[in-house]
Amino acid sequence: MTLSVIRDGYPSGIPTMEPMMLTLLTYPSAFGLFSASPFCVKTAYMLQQSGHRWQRSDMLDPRKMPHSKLPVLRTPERLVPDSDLIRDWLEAQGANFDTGLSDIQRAQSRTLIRMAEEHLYFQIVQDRWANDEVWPILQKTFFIEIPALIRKPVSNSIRKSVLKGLVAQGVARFSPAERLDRVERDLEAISAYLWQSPFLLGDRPTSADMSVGPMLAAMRATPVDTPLTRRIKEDSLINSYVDRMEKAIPLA
Ligand SMILES: N[C@@H](CCC(=O)N[C@@H](CS)C(=O)NCC(=O)O)C(=O)O
Repeated sequence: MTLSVIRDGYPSGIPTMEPMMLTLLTYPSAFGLFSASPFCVKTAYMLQQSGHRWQRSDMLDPRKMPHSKLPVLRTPERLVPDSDLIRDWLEAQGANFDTGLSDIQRAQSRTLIRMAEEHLYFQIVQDRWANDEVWPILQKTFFIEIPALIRKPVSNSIRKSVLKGLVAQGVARFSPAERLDRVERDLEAISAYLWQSPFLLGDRPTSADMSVGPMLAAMRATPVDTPLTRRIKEDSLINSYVDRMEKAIPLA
């Protein structure tokens, strides 16, 4: 038997018996997280919530990807780069991550997502890549596929370019105390929501949680004790939110 129009993703007329399988191209799991990249975790959450069948495919070198970054979603038709574009793609297939939210809550959601992805994220990168104690761990975790003989020079040169990027972005221009203070303001904003409800915008996770949760989890998971990891671990409201989010959408 062939079915002509089956389900999202398959152009009509293509016979198929199987629901489409999506593949998340992601950085591998690290530091106890589904992925070292909070953007990959966000996308895994969205896939899990979308109800699609999906699998992960790990890679460490994103240079051949459309934006030279991960995550990327492999759909039956094309590679979709960028977690926000992947969200758009999933929504175009019928997913709704923000069911029941009002217009103002959707606006709040957008600002929380931007705060997490355009500010908190760079604080994480700074905490991971600029710290000489973390660096040997990153070298072993992120550059394992590079032949041992050239691993050091290659990884050192990538580190140099990441650190240059942090200066260009601006986060590296602040003193450690100023950086922590900037994070503090964001954590205060996040906490104001969490005093009201178990998830940012209510009783269940929405898209804002799928961005903010992985950022806070990544902050906490940096494999060395830093003022930033300590700040998260010592905050029972934030810490329990991170745990709650991880339980709410289990990722294999
Ligand atoms: N806006 C992108 C950001 C993704 C991103 O920054 N990915 C990082 C890892 S967390 C990456 O692949 N970086 C590699 C590079 O910049 O060379 C998204 O939402 O997916």
